[in-house]
Amino acid sequence: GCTSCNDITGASTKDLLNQDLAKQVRTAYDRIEDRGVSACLFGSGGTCCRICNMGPCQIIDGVEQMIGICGATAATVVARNFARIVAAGTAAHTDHAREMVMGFIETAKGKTPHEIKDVEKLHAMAETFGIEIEGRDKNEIALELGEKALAEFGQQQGTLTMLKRAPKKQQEIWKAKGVEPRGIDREVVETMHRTHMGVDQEYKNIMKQAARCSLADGWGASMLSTELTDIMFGTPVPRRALIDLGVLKEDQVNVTVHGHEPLLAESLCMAAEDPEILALAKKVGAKGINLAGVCCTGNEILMRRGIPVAGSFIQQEMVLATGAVEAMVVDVQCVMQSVAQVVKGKHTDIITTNYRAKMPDAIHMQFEEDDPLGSAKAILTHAINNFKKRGDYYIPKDNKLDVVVGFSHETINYMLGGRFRKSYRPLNDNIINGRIKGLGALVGCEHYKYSDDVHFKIAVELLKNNVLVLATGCAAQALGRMGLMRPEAAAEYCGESLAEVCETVGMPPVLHVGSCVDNSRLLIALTAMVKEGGLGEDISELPACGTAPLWMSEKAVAIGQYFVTSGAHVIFQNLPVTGSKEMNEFITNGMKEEYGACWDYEEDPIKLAQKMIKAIDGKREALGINK
Ligand code: NFS
Ligand code: SF4
Repeated sequence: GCTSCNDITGASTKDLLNQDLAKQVRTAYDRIEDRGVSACLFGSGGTCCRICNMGPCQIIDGVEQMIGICGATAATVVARNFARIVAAGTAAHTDHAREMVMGFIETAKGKTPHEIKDVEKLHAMAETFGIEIEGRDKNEIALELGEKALAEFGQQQGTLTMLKRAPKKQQEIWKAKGVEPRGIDREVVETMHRTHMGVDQEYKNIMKQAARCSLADGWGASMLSTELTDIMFGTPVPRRALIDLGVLKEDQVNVTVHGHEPLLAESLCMAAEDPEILALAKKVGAKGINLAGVCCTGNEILMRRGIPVAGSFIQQEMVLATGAVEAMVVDVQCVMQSVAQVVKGKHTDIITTNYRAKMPDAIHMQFEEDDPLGSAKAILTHAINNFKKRGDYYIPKDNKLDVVVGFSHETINYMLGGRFRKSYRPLNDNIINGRIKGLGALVGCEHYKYSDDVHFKIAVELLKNNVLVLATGCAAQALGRMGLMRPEAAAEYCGESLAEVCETVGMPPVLHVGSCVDNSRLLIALTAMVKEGGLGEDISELPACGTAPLWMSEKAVAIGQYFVTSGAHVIFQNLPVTGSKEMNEFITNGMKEEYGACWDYEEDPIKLAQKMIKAIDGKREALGINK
């Protein structure tokens, strides 16, 4: 194990890494230390182009001899690279969403063990999609909804249905700018085409397509995924749960689910309750099966079932270094190739389950969509058979934090509005009267090059200033791990007036809104606030600001881009755009003229939080509510 990581890791990781057992494991922290050299400046600034074979070309802005062989300038190269990041991120959310929609259709046909759970949301979505609900069976409605949703992926003309959920003014802006997505897949394909050698070479035009592509993610793929998953597996409601490495259990078969698409995880949850499977576990001497999540799959089952989270992105190697895990079941996205190496010499199996995502030294057990329960049982049986082979292990037992999670936008509605007055009115009122200064969204990944407490520091600064924090993704898990999702945290960390609001409602000051696709919930929540009235006519007028202060994956940039294009100010720790003055200026300023919001970046957590507060204060000022 490496030494420098001790300074930047959280408590549970530190505890584990100090055990002899874990010292033998090479982790991402070691690899960062070993690399020594700092990242390539061209790559970091976005000016390395390897789009055609005359390159790679390394561009230096303002130096005439240092443009591309083809003549491409820094602005073109940076914009092309940026747009491709957005396209890749959108593609990831899109493929995830497509799987969920297809699972939804199978469920509507009665071909899966799942069922249509949230009929109220089904009806609301049916209405959005113009589907008749009167006198129809829920499965019949769901089937039509599923098919209409699926058609939006391959749609070639027109616009995506859910754009019309946005505030009127937002829709008008998108229309005027010509960035309404036509079909989900089409926007990804067109972005790839336009950034091919010798096509779109005007950076603002490229960025316009990046905006359109990102909307296909936020108001298309991600939103479809969230809503249909909710209908099928239940819309999250507040519940208590546990988070961090200490959720692993000594006397049970530990199965961790890592990845993103909850179809697999939900099936595993069902299979884990099967008497036959439980009997098998007993037979090998285990008290039961302990399912625990990692990354966003973890968030999905945490939100909907209260299944504990063993670790976030940055802890995936740690979860395995405990030696206490019988199997880590993975599907797609954010699974580091190193996990299969961390378990070398241990009894743990890494089980890949999706034909799209295989790994050397892992075993593959395909998740069969037409027999989800059968697949899940086979996987669990395999894990159970590993239990007896468990060798030395160490579970950081004290590292187990209580959290209250499950804040869908419906919950926020209900919670603040009360049982009889379901609405965003009280939230808006509390913002207008200043008890809540505004909303801060803390989302996205974690990053091995930064300290583990970045999210915590930002959140605490926001809370102190009466900014209510909404969190998703691995950022949410980090905040949970640091104790900010306990209701008592309100009194400990919030400014007086925010503490009062949280205590009255009985909610923690940081609300866990879900996985990364569930950032779409934030779009809906922001929209609901606009529609409730008193806070302006579109999202750009709301006292709200978002950050992914430790972004790592391309998906995070797609998310940031759809928020900015939807009018929300967004701050990351850095962006690969600094190699072009024009692109830098456009992203951090120019986009504001087009969409009412722009990007910013800041590495220092406290300064970042202060920038968010300043942005929120600016909106309050403009609304005339900054007393
Ligand atoms: Ni989001 Fe979630 Fe985590 Fe980042 Fe990866 S798991 S989809 S991309 S690392 S937050
Ligand atoms: Fe170089 Fe132009 Fe080819 Fe990019 S597209 S690698 S800038 S020649």
